[in-house]
Amino acid sequence: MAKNSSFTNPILPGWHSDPSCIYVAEEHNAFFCATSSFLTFPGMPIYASKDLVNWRLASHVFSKPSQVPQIGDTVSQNGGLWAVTLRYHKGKFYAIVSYTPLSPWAVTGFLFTTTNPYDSHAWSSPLVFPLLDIDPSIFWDDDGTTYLHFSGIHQQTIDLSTGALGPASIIWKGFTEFIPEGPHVYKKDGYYYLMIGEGGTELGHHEVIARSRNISGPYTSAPSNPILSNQNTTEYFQTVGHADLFQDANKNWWGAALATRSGPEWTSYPMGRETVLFHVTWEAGEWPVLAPVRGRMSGWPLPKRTRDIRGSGPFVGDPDVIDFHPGSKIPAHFVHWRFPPKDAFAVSERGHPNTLRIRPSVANLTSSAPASKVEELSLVMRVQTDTRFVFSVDVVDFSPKLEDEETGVTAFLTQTQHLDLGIVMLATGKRDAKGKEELGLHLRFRVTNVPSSASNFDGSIPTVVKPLPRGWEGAPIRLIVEAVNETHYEFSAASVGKPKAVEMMGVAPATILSGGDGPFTGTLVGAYATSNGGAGKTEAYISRWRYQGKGQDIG
Ligand code: 6LW
Repeated sequence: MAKNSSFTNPILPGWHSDPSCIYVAEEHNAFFCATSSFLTFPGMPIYASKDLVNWRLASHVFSKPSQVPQIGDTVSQNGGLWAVTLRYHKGKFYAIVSYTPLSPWAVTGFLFTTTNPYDSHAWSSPLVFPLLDIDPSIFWDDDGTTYLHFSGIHQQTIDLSTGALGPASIIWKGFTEFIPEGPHVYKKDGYYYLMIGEGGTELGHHEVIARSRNISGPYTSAPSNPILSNQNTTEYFQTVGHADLFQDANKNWWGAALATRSGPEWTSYPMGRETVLFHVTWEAGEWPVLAPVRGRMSGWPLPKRTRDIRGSGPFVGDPDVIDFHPGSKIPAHFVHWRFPPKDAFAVSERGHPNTLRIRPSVANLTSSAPASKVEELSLVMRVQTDTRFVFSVDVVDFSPKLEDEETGVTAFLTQTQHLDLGIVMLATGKRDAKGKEELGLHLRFRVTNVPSSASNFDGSIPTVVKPLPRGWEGAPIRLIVEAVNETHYEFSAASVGKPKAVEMMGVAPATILSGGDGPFTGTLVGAYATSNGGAGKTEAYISRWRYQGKGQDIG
């Protein structure tokens, strides 16, 4: 086996679906991958690596609400920005993506460009164009024509400066002809190779390929189809598909695809669809041979290990040790669910050093909004990147006056599937001397598993409410989420003033954060503040944000 050839999947752990990856020689000498972001903002993350192992968040293509204001009105929990294709052509990076509100089904295309993929602000405002279906990809032919490909599988010419489109035609329906999507075209040895995902993004997902001497077809399906599939296997990595191919500096071929760490039982996979790497053998004139996806793989020598990568974002898989120092910003990998209320967050406000201030949203994480309206959430999160992890924040200042004011931590898949531990103002059941109902701080563990979401858990978990223990007021309160094993999350609170004072609040299965309304999404962990529909405006100050994984789980 070649030296330095082993790597561990996923290379982008946690919710990173529909990867599109390139290698750019020239001044960059780096690999770049883009993944889907759905409703999260900032969105369309770009990761950079020199060695295919250490990946750093380089930028977000979508960092200004004005680029895709539609995200703010997207009701469906699985709607938003799907399946970015990332390409590099003549000194410019192109990110092309489909936006769909999902329900109703409608698709719009967005194309962004930059010459500096390490700076979110350098990404352009979009060229918006009509799109008949999802998963757009672009291909520049040698004669200067630019083609747009998308699910179906359709082809159209596209003018990348005006968005003008030629007539659309279906050039291939796939191998099984069942949900052909995520196309990419590569030209090699006089053939146009058209590689697509099909079978739906669930257990039947797989990758197939066809080729033609003519870009418009007819396309001949590979005798080796499906060329990438863990379908009908007992592998831990399932749903493998939606792949992209690229070549390193030594001309070795690689591929990236999405996969779910679920096993064929496919019941508990809270991290959703993640990005995996595999090597590819592609001889001249032959069909490519894609190495089947496993947790531990080896193939070609990897580029020399290095973390010497431009950019200021964190490395994927590194722990969070975030103290919100004065002068610092909200970390680059933190995301919101759609756009948060204006000025909801501030780092180290005057008089509150080393804190993140959260101004509460009226809505809580389980939106009660009618389907025609969405409510903003004061919620900030990071991706869960490890099967087992500990996440905590310290609530250092929260002094509400009104009933239902709350701040807390969450393990969040969608607004219909999330697990929350909050500090909340509730009636104590007692009355004061004037007969008025007395309010007091409580710890509350609450599971949201809206029946219509049909998550992979069909039981119910009672809410646990405890008055804040005596003596806890006045000291920071640590709220802790721990994935104690592959199947369960545990929630607890501790008084930082009294290290021994720990309250166990509850346990919930990861199946609640699997499937249901979230088959496309993956779990995020983070902190929120809300008045739960009331008039409360009390701000919460949190500090000491920690996320620590307990090692990669590869089945
Ligand atoms: C994506 C489609 C798919 O657009 O799921 O797995 C959709 N493939 O290609 C959402 O990620």
